[in-house]
Amino acid sequence: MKLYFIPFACSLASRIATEEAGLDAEFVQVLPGHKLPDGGDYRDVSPMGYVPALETRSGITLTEGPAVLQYLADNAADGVLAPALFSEERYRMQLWLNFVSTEVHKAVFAPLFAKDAGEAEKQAALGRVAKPFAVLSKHLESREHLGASFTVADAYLLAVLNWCETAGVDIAAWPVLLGYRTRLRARPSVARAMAAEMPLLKAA
Ligand SMILES: N[C@@H](CCC(=O)N[C@@H](CS)C(=O)NCC(=O)O)C(=O)O
Repeated sequence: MKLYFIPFACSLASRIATEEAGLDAEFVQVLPGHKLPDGGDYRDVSPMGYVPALETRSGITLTEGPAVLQYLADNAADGVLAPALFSEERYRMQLWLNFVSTEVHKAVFAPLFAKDAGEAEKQAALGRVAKPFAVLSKHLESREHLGASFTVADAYLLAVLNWCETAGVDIAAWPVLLGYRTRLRARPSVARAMAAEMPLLKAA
């Protein structure tokens, strides 16, 4: 498997998943301007130019983080990255993957990082933090993970919460989320994934 990533982007969730499940993957860093280390153009792999993308051993290319994460989960040992297929817990995990993707990643953080977003757009994005963060805080108040155990949805939420400081989102105002992020960062798979990408982030 080949996983395309940018250090500390949402693709970090896929690296966490491979670490958690001990999956074998080659990681290819996408460089500024959609350049690939071999000189190729990443948009030939992922038409939107977005990470993550996954080239599977069977030769298909998957884009879209939630699809990539679920593919990894289905190729890991049972229960390591996702609840059993068709179980209620599995659908709840899909709920959270979609929630993180649409309500948090794209609605809040994407505009805060967008080079072409003006001040008004950024302020509007900051104004959208409270609603999903309140939902997440209430849900995680009495839970260690989004579901009954760690899943790829937690990996995705952690990757997104990592951006708070850089994006100007005050995570300290959300103590439940801060505690959740601190706990997850101490998880060995998460710590290894972050340690692998930190030097690449600093060099970028
Ligand atoms: N819809 C995509 C969005 C992924 C996405 O926004 N990726 C960002 C990093 S978190 C990216 O690749 N940005 C690089 C760019 O815009 O060129 C998904 O869910 O995977």
